[in-house]
Amino acid sequence: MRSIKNASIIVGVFFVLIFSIIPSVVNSDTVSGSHSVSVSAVVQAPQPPEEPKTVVQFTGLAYPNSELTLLRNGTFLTNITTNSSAEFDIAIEMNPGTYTFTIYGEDVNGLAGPIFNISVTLNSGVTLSITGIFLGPTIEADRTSVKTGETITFSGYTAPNSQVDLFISPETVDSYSITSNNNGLWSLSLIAGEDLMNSGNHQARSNATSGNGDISEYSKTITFTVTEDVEPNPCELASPADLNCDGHVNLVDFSILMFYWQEKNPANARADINKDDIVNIVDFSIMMFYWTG
Ligand SMILES: [Ca+2]
Ligand SMILES: [Ca+2]
Repeated sequence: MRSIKNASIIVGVFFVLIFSIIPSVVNSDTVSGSHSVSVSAVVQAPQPPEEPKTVVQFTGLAYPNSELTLLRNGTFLTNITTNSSAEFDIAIEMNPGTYTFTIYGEDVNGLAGPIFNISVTLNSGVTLSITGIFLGPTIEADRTSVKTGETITFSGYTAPNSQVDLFISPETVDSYSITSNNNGLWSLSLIAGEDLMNSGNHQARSNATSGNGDISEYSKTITFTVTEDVEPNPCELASPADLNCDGHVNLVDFSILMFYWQEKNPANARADINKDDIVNIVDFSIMMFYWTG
């Protein structure tokens, strides 16, 4: 009898479970069984869609480990920091509209590079990505004037391991190429008078080609002058009584003076030391004054 009673209890519990569970399978909404067992499912109300953001993104290359300045319509917007590979990537949320953005920066030596401008229209809810920006290299020369035969060195910063082409005008259309090092530094020395640089005023600027083949904007333009290395005329520096300009006033000069003695407008104009159009005792006395022996 005891085992039969237990069996009837088990069947009863089983029935209750079946009775309770089956409706929950049929209906996923809230259901209640006739006893203590219940199954509920909460359906999340759908979230309202987020207002899409209007974003402008700038990615590109400049100078390693440097700080760039970003302007919007000529007004400061934010700073941008580049990494050791000279890369930058910044996204900014702003109101839709048409803007002119300006980006420029300095290299690690504080030398300012050229300015990059771009005008774009931002549409509502759209992320506008401006990629492939490559600011022009920084550039400076170690001198502004160089004599023929002397060396002038141009240098600056760009993205690391880039080919830098230096353009000298107006004499040349060819460029001089160098590769920037791991720090982005480039440096190129030219010899004035050789390397196609004639005497006169010159301008120099450069651009860079990254390892990926991206070509930068041009650098700023700098100017320098090449001058002829002319031997100074020794007579310009000599004593007025040093008639042969050898640095001495002696018997050689005296003999020249005697050669032109009493001549008017002598062929060797230096013999007329006081420039009164005659070689005479006055010139002789001046010579004595400067006499070095
Ligand atoms: Ca002399
Ligand atoms: Ca004279």
